[in-house]
Amino acid sequence: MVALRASNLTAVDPARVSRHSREKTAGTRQMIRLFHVPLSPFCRKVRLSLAEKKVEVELVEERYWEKDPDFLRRNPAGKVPVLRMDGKTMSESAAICEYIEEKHPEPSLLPRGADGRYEVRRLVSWFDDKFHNEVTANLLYERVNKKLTKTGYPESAKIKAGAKAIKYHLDYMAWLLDQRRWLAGDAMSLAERRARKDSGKC
Ligand SMILES: N[C@@H](CCC(=O)N[C@@H](CS)C(=O)NCC(=O)O)C(=O)O
Repeated sequence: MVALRASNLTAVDPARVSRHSREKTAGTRQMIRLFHVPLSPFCRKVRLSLAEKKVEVELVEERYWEKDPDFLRRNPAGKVPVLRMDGKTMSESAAICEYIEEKHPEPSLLPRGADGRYEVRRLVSWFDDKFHNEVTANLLYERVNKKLTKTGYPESAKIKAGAKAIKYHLDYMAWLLDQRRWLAGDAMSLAERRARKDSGKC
């Protein structure tokens, strides 16, 4: 883990907004840095967005379960990913990806029109919420995360529920892809970046 001075950090939890301080870059260009866990689907979404736009980033592995005080200062919510970019420290993968999209519009991962943008956002949210809670959390958190973080043993009821849910959700994705070229419409989008991350592990 790379140590950063607390005075250089911007906390990002709205509940602790009074503690926020904007990093002073004083005109110096700083390396973009992503605090992440390789197996986290939320982190993978951000890594894929940056890669798609050919934005160079330094990856710093953050074992969030060790609750390092420096990490909690960066994101008091204690979650990865955290992206340090443009003198800001940002959390929440969906908001981060939209920020990257606005700062680096090419190649675009969001359609131009309101309808298309709505559909991409709906699907990203569907993966982040429904798919993640019903599939990823049940299958991968149980099988991989618990072992990694030494927080107990997999619960078979959760694994069964995850295995059942994944069939139903993959059917929905197959149905979507029958109707369109890409998940959210005619072009590749953040929805693909999001779907891709759930083919991996957290
Ligand atoms: N809504 C957050 C979710 C991030 C998240 O839950 N990350 C997990 C790793 S996959 C984490 O850091 N969990 C730590 C915790 O919940 O304490 C985002 O989109 O960035």
